[in-house]
Amino acid sequence: MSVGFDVVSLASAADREAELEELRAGLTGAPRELQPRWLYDERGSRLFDEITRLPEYYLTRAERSILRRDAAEIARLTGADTLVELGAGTADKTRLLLDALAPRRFVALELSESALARSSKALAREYPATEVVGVAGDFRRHLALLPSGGRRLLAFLGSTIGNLTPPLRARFLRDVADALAGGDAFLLGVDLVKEPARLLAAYQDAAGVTRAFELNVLRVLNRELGADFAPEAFEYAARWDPAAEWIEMSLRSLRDQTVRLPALGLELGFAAGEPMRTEVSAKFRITGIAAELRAAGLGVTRSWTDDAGDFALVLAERL
Ligand code: AVI
Repeated sequence: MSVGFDVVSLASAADREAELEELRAGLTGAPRELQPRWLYDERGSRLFDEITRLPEYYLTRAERSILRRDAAEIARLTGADTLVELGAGTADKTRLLLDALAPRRFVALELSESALARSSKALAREYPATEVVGVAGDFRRHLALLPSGGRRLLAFLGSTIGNLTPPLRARFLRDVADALAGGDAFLLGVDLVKEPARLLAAYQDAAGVTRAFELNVLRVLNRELGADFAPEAFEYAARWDPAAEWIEMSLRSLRDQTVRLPALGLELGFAAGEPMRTEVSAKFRITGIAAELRAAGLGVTRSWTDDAGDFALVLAERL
């Protein structure tokens, strides 16, 4: 029997205001920075999908290999009848969890309503016994508004948590803890600390897809906010920060220039060589992420790594 699918939107005018305020603060700060959310328009999402298939970008393959091996055990340990996936998942990883859990309901939370409508329709067709609900929203703002009921497994895969700076990460994990009811579980994918050369290669691929993905953010700001960034006047750079244990990605101005953002009433002067941080991608140690989870009120029940020890899935519940 087919129970179909539904797509709802949680985005409000207040959220948009908050996003723009955060953008303004980031662009006018020193050093300048953006929130990764601006990277994911249609083209950005397509480029990120391409990144996940690059030979240097081991993260997606490593996580998928854990799910192939251990999804059945995750299903047994959690007994979940509802899967809630936070953030854009690549469909094949979602399917591994859906196959193992055979849930009554699948809830997907992601920013793009059009991408959600496409993926929800496809999944509803493939999993006719599962009710599919697409929720257009932001995992940083809307966890408390997700559908409740059933025994839920909240999954946040792909090491997307690494794109949050430590204060935002702590707040996100507290929101997750608040959103979990007794019996619910949280499955978190984290990329592990390893040799800097391999990490850097994953963010400086030979084909230049990551470069195109990061530069695309300027086109997004031009289109959505009427800015006049000249993408050819910026270059992409990635570096490993050993103290923070993250890869820092930025766009550096190739010359002295002024950029206008009429929607924010801003005129920004960039000096030649000045960086604007587009993303951080933190790398984790199991003991470190367990401590962060604990500080948020979450206890680790199990963790798994792939055979090479590159990536981990951590299962947690409310303490
Ligand atoms: C989505 N996120 C986990 C990616 C990462 O690896 O930090 C984003 C990315 N940016 C450039 N390459 C991949």
